[in-house]
Amino acid sequence: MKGWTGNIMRINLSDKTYKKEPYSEEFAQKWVGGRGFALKILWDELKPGIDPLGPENKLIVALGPIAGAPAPNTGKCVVAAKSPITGGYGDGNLGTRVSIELRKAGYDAMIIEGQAEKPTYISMQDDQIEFLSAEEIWGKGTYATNDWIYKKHGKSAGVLNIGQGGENMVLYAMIRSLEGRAGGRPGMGAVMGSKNLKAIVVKGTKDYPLADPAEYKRIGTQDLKKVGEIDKKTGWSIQSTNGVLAWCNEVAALPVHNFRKTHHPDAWKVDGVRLNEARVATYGCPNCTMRCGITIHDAEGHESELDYENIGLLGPNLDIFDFPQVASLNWLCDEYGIDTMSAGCVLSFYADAIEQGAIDGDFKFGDAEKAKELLTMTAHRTGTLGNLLADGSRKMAQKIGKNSIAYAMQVKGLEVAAYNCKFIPGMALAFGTAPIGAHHKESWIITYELRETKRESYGPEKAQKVIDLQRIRGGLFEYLPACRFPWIELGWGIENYPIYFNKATGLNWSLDDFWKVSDRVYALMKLFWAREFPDCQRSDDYPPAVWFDPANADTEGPIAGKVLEWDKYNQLLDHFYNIRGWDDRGIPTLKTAQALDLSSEAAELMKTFKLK
Ligand code: PTT
Ligand code: SF4
Repeated sequence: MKGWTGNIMRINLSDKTYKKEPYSEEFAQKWVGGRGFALKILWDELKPGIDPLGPENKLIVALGPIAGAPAPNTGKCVVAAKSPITGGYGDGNLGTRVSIELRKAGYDAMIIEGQAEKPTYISMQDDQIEFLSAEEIWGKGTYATNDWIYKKHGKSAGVLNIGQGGENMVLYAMIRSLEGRAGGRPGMGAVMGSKNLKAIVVKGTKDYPLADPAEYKRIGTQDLKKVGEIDKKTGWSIQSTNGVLAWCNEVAALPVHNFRKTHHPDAWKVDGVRLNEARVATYGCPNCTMRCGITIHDAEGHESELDYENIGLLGPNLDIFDFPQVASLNWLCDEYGIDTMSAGCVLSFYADAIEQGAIDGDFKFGDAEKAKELLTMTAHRTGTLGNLLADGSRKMAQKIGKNSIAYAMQVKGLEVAAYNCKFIPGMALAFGTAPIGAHHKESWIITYELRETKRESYGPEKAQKVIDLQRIRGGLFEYLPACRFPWIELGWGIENYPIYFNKATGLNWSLDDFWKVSDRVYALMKLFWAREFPDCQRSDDYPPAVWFDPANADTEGPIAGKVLEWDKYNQLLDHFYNIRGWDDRGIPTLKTAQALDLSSEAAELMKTFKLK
């Protein structure tokens, strides 16, 4: 087998043992890596119904055949587990040196199981693992933790770590790396914390097992250079991801006031131009020539790295348009290791619920100082309120009642990304059908939808486009894994990726071979859902009800008087299910599962769940 190392490192925190385990070429070709590996391992090894925050859950760190080796933006890594916030399969993708070091250590994945008795961190050097005390850094934020680890292990180490949010099992705690990157929105940091695992440190010294190393290196480094040149020419990284904020405001897609409004006259104060003007420094992931991490000084003087999602949800969504204050909220989320996106939606939901009279409280939209206090309470689970906020908006709504679930901005428990779909049916479908909850990473149809199709259409072409994008974004880029930004932001051809893959593995795959893997991965994520929730139904794929409420329609602007329509959304969902070969509950049929080589998984599921 070439390209893949053929090895997984299994680490047990309960009894401090570890084992190098080979995997077969058949497994490699069926699941490729990253999300594919993680999902299949969790499917095979987790008993349905286990507590995501108990020792039986497993944390997977997964790479693939081109991860780490030089080619455009391959410094990415997938972290996955059963999600504590959705109860289904959960994962995230973050830039880290672990993608380089773990592959150089001779492994494509780690399976971390059990629970350490005391705060621990793992240090891996090639085939050796040490279980080390993390008591000195337990209770510390991610910045101090990272510094402490760099001092002990050097800056060349790959490091993943958690902050207080993960330690206290905030359901949307993330894993952090490189002092500026974060991944695992559906609570991967909480899973790490539940295992008493503060950090993972990796160093490797071996060569990548490439089929054609000279040719791979030639093409990979040449293309890395070309991507950097395109970035310079287009100027994308001048505003980076926040370039989209002004556009969202213009087309009425910005989340404002817990998504009740879609645009705001002060939005320019936190747009991409202002971000670039306030820039202090620029950061990036390994193997990247279009570094997108822009930092600015926050209100307390910290350097805070900001992306569009963070700004949209911690800024306009909370009616906060003061950039240093938005940066402060972002810095606190990074320090505590909690997801900025969920945190922004949780706080906006709390302010909205107070405004609606559903709950008593003294937090108002626009109050940045109080928002900081609430984030600190959340990360430490301080008192009843801290605990309420730490459990995410779906659980909050279940506790608050009074139909507040209608404006809890989440799908399957995971809070929505910063695109207000009050009148954007295709993007609403993308959120609704995202198998890990409302993440934009699965399918970002919004620009296509607004630029190339009629916004008001619920036609099958939108369902098809959502699926096409899921195949690329939630599929290919998540199981290679590699950063999707060269493709989506700079138009770097998707056809380049089979070239890298084939030079790495010696295979001869076309894009169609990849789409079959993507469809298999999507089907198994849904079978995983059905295994955890045998009473699952199509309403699991519904976006928040407030987007359908005529009383919530804009009173002015480009979409005045317009909201989504339930019967039409259901038709769109049917188009989606028909194209995918899923039943009317949104679960793959037996025939579809068999066509995707998932017969054994389907047979196992059939013990507890009837596939149609
Ligand atoms: C991702 C999600 C995103 S997606 C953002 S901003 W974005 C938020 N970033 C957070 C952060 O920062 N700190 C924090 N405490 N919470 C945060 N929550 C949010 O998390 C990220 C980039 C970005 S910036 C995006 S879109 C792209 N995402 C990719 C992806 O998902 N897959 C892939 N193959 N390539 C991608 N490239 C881009 O990477 P999650 P990162 Mg992240 C600080 O993981 O769980 O998907 O959450 O990875 O290394 O920080 O790079 O406008
Ligand atoms: Fe990382 Fe941004 Fe480069 Fe992607 S474009 S690899 S997220 S720095």
